[in-house]
Order: sequence, then C-alpha cells, then structure tokens
Amino acid sequence: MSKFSWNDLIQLNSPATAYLSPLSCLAHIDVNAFFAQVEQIRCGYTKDDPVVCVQWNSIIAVSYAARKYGISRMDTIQSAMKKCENLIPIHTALFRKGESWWTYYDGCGSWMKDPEKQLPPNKFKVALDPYRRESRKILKIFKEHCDLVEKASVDEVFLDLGRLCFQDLMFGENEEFESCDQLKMLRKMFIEGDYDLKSRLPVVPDDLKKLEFVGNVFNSENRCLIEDWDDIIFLLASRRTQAVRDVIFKNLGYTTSCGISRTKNVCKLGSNFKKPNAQTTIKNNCLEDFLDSGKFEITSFWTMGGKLGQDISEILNVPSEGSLKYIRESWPNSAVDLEHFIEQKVKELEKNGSTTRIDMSKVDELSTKIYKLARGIYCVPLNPRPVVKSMMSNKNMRKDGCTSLIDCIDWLEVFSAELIARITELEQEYNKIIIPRTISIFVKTHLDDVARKSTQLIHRDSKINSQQLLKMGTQLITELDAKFARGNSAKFYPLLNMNMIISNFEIIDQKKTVIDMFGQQAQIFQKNTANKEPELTVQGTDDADTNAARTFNCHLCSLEFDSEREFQEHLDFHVASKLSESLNGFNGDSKNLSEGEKRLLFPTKRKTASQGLTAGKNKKKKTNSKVGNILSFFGK
Ligand code: DCP
Ligand code: CA
Repeated sequence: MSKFSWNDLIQLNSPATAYLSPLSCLAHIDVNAFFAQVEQIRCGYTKDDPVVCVQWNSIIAVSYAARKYGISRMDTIQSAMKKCENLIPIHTALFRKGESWWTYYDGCGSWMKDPEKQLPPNKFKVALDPYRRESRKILKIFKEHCDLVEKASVDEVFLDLGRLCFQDLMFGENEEFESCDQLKMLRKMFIEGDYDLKSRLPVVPDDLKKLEFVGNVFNSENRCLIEDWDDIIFLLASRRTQAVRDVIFKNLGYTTSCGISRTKNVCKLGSNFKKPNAQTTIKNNCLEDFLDSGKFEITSFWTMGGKLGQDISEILNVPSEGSLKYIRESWPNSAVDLEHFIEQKVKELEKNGSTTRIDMSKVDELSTKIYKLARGIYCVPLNPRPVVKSMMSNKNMRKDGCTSLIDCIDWLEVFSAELIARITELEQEYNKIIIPRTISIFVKTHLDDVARKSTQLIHRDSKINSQQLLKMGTQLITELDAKFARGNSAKFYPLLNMNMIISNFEIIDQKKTVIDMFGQQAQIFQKNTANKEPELTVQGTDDADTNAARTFNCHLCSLEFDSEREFQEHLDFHVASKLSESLNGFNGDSKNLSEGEKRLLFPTKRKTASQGLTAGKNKKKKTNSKVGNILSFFGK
C-alpha cells in the first residue's frame, strides 16, 4: 500500500488547500540575472557576452558570462572593467529632468571618457519600467500555464502545480501512462468513484517506476527515485516546470532556475541551488539530505535571515554548521517541546535583563515554524498579490540636482509621468480603474530638514492624467517653497531628496471578473453588470479596517459564507464540478451553465429562479465517504 490516501491525492484539486496535502507540489522559478538578461536581449547580445546592467556607478545585475570573471554586484563599474576588459556595461533606461518620458541612452554611462556621453545623476532619474514590462510578460505566461501563481518579486514566482499534476496523472494522454494497466485501473476507480477517500492508494506500478524526471533530482544518498505517489507527482511537476520554462525561453529568450518541492521555503532554496538555466527537484525522501547538504542553516530561510534568526540561533544554541540537523535531533518529537524550551530560555534571559526579538505571545507559532522548517515541511499557502496601497516616485539628489522651484517642477514632471505609467500598468494587471485620492510631496533639504505636504486629489474625469498630477504637485511644492525658502533659499536648497506619493486608491470595476482578487483589503465600487461566474462581493475600507462589514456570496448558488476560506472552498467545488462536467457531460441542473445555455441544451428542463434558489440553499447531506466522483470531495 502507498503511504498516501485517496484524500491526499484528490486534495490536490483544491487551490485553497492543496498546499496542505502531503502530496503537495510547488515550484519556485526565478529569472537568471534578470535586468542583465533584459539588456542582453534588447541589445542583441548572446548569453556568452559579459553584459552587466548599470545604474550610475553601480552594477545592479551581472550576467552569468560576466560572473565567470569574478564580477559581482559589489563591484563598481570601474573595478568590473578591470576584471574583464571586454565587459559590456549597459545603463538602465532614464528619465531626463523636465521630460515626461524615459528612454535608453545606449553607448553612454559613467565609464565613458567623453563627458558628453556620461549620464550625470543630477540630470537623470532611473526608469525601471522596461523590467516591469518584461516581468508582466513572464507572469502572463506563468498564469496561462498554471491556475495558482504567486508573484514573489519582479523576477520570481511560486506555482502550485497540484491541479496540473493530478490531471496529468489521471487524464494525461502520453503513451507511458496509457500502456500501464495498473494506472488504467486507478484511473477507472477514480472516474467511477470506486474508492474510499480515507483508504490508501495502491502501490506505484513498476511500469511507472521507469519514468524519468526532467532536470536535476537532489539525491546525494542515492535513494530510490520513485517509491511512492509523491515521487510520481514530483516527476510530473518536473515536466510541467520544464515546459513552462521552455515557453518563456522560446517566446521571450529568458533563462530561469527552478526548485520543486512540497513547500515554498524548500522550493526557494531549490531554485537557487543550480543556476543558470536549471531545475532541481527535492523529493520528500531527500528533504533532510538536502537541508543537511552543508549549504543551509536555519538562517537560510526567508524571514530567518535577520536579527530574529540570530536570536533564535542563540537561544537554541545551534552550532554554526548543521543547525537544522541539530534542531531536528534536539527536538525530535514535537513542536511543543521546542515551545517550552524557548519560553523558558526567554524568561531566563529577561530575568538577567536581556531582551530578544521573540514575541512571547506567538512562541507557539514560532516553534511550529522552526520545527517544520528544519524538516522541510513548513506548509504555507501561495498568496495572491497584495493590493498596492500607494506608489512613490523618488529622486535622491546630488550636488546641484535641485536648487530652485523651477528644478523642483522639472522633477515633478518626471514623477508625474512615472506614476501615471505605473497606475496604467496596475489598471491593466487588475483590470480595474484606479484613482488616487491623495497626493503628497516630500522633500529633504541639504540641512537634513524634512518637509511634507499633502492634499486630496479632486478631478472631474474618471481617470487621472499626468498633467493633473503635475498641477497638484506644483501647487504643493510652491506652498513648501513659499513657506521654507522665501527670504532665505539657502535654508532650503539644494534639496537632497524629493518624492511624490500617491495613495488612497479608489478601485473601480470596469467589468466584473471571476472572483474579486483582493479579499477584504480593497475598496471596490461595483457597477451592475450581468455575471455568470461566482463572484466575491467585498465591502471594506482601504485602511485595513478589519471590522469592516464583509460578505462572501456565491451568486450561482445564492449562498452566503461567513469567511473567505469557506467561500474559497465553495469555489473549489465549482472548479471540481466543471472538471467533472467536462468529463461526464453537463446536466440540466448545472450551475456552470447560464440560463440561456440551459434553455438551448435542455429546453424542457428549465427552472424558475425561485427553484434555483431553493436548490442552492439545500446543502448536501451525504456523509458516506464512499463517493460517486470527485465532486463529493468538495462541500457545496
Ligand atoms: N536588483 C537591484 N538591486 C539589488 C538586487 C536586485 O536592482 N540589490 C534587481 C536587479 C536584478 C533583479 O532585481 O536583476 C532581480 O534580483 P535577483 O536577486 O533575483 O538577482 P538576479 O536576477 O540579477 O540574479 P540571479 O540569477 O542570482 O537571480
Ligand atoms: Ca533572479
């Protein structure tokens, strides 16, 4: 028998809870030397050309060809050029002071001898727009290939591969699978619902043990590659991630590195394990080998790298090497033992007058996290992108970058253009109209004094343009100038820093989307539009008011849910029911068909709206775990 149950396998179909299944399969994919690759491709170089991306005198991304010369982000452009005489430095795009657009000044930069070809920071501002554009293209490909994607930064994502692997296992049409009789049996059992959710899966058939992973499998101890169904799921995942990485390379030219494992933390370590252009799978039976490979400590994990990680290392008295193994061996049985230990230690330290960054009210959470991180089983869900609540365009000035009100207005021209471009980007990403309601200007004088002024943005149109932002910004800076620079401009100018912040976003739905993306975080003004899909109706405020009234309604079923989690699980039911209907065909009661479609397909089976409502409210009562099909797994 397998270690895993039918329930573990079928749970992979739930985007909301797949990450909790012991068969969970996630990936982290990171673009190699991202900004450098963007510039390499834009300028027509190959991956073997030593390109570096430069901002003023600093190197912000180093191609792998340049890394061969020992060049790193720590080098200045001058020191890098000494290491590699054929180095190809490319400066980021720039806004010029007083202009509302960015452009590339190829062939120019601080390394050029000709003073005309240098790019003085007091006249320009770096534009990261080209990288954000490429990032959006990459994200679009991920979203086309995977139903649950978390954008972790400008060049990295997490993927939840549960649904894809499940579907490949149960319905994949490749020959290797179709020629395996025992797999055919498993598929038949699933389709006919001839299984008990709690019962164990059969053993993995020998035919499937011959299948090969794509990319590297971390296996320092030469363990058996395919023992149980988790290995098969990872194997399928390795094919899927290679496929999406190939699409990115073919369409956009970017190489990526990828880590595949059960949890986000290990995936992230895995993608960093072999670079560039590689993928590494860390199977469950190799997790501890991987963590103990000498490359990782408790402080290697995200959120453990800072002072908290140091405090924890001290309190647990971990050795400088082998900390994860030490934690596993010292607290072998449960996180509770670890919790008691930490509590006692912190109390002792406090008695001696020392303080730590450990929050005593959350020691249980922290202990569970450490206990599980050390075993590579700390399961956390993928997060949808948080709502953007404000945007800033900022310029650190040098020398005479900003010596008068006119200079300030020239920079405001750049800030307004940049912010409006970013608002437009965000509108495209969210498919909503975004109207900032507050604008602030912040300045820091050469005497290190700071001043700030804000106002409400009031304008008649539904969209705001850069001229309107510039006008409001000019008003604010004129007031600051009048207050602080009048009579003695040397107290104010030159400025060391200036920025414009827009905030208090009003987000307006242009068209209803399937599920509202932002949960309680967003303030959404809905227009009434016809809607066939389940939707989440959220009312709240944008200042994180957790008491704001919220409702979670499924309009297809006329059901209301108390929590977002319950609602999400209900939506999973709809996903499952669509999957089931695509296999078994629709029936007249389907909630996935519009009234119009039902009329066309089932002319005699029309239901009135009130019948539909009653049907929706009668929740399913079936308790038997022997089930008809995948639908039974999801509560309605
Ligand atoms: N970046 C930056 N300044 C930093 C770190 C990063 O401007 N201090 C930018 C440039 C990078 C991009 O963010 O190309 C992504 O950062 P990564 O840390 O992922 O680094 P790279 O993609 O450059 O390299 P790697 O291949 O190691 O991921
Ligand atoms: Ca990267």
